[in-house]
Amino acid sequence: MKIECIELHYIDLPLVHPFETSFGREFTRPCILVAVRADGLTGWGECTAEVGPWYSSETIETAWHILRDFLIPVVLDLEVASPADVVARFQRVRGHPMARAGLENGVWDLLAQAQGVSLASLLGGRRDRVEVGVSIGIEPTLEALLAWVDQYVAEGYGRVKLKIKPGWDVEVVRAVRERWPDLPLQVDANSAYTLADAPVFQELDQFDLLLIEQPLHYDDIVDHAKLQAQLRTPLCLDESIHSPEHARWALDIGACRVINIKVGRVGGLTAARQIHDLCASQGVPVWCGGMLETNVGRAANVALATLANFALPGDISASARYYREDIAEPNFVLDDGSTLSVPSGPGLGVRVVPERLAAACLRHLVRSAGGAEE
Ligand code: NPQ
Ligand code: MG
Repeated sequence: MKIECIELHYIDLPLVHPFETSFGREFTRPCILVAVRADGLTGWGECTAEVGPWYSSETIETAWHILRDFLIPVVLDLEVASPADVVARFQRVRGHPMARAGLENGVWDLLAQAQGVSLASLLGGRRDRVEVGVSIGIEPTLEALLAWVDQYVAEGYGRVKLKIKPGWDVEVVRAVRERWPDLPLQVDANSAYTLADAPVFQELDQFDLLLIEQPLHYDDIVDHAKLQAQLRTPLCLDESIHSPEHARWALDIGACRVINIKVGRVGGLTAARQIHDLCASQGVPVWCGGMLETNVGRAANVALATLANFALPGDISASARYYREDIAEPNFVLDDGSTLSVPSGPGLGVRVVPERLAAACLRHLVRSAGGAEE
């Protein structure tokens, strides 16, 4: 099919509760939704860049620029039979994985719809439910954090991830562990530590954590390998893994024993599946990370997590964890066994609600094969 039109929607949605990490606190979640149109169908992709370069160096404005000036022009009017056709066109663009992923994933949804299959089955996934957990931000007090853990456990979440930073680590994990001795628990530092903090992680080693996520520098693998050698608990890399090559390098030097795969961070579903396959071939478990996606990005994450080597619960919470009213429907709800159901309809299996999109949209761009229009 020939790609006739691509639209960018810069939207902003309020979060049900502020989300705080070692790099800051967010009250709303702005992102770019990409619509790819052909043959009367519309595929949707979510670009997970944030307003500021905090989690990653990309921002909404850099992604908008790269999409508008370099990515959209090479796929408009393109005949696509497979996502590989788009990936080949993006080969010349270095970096900007979230911008690439937003558009590539829109094409995956479009092609899955055209073939009348779910995105999960187009990817090669076999599950009809995926196991998920919840990521809990840093809270003003330990009491507030414990109350949130209480609530999420009561809602049925079977795995909890705590955000940590210096001064909010060992005592917090100890308190949660004391109250929930058997809860599958993991922590994420978002690069807030250095190797000099190794004693902190040696202390965390006693709490039977599933993993410790990205404790050190956001681009490091060397220091992580040194730290992993001193720990029983598996290290998991997030920020440091930008591509299948980065994953191979990290595994080669023993920088981690688990990888968090985020579709945006690695540049799209094609690269995400390649990392999954590489890890599977080496017996390394992976899990699907989260970027506070709307139901568009959440549906892509759910589809990805149906692949066999997604062996740990993903940061793919139910829609209500983040949004009172999502941009797309139906919502994902938490089912028995801390799972989300995989949509069986064509493509992503969610429908963007036009009125909600219009209400949340801050900026809109349309590019058609025939000509340009802002
Ligand atoms: C992580 N996510 O695993 C990220 C980081 C993160 C669910 O823990 C706005 C946009 C706020 C993206 C906060 C989770 C964010 C964000 C945290 C991503 O490291
Ligand atoms: Mg992380």
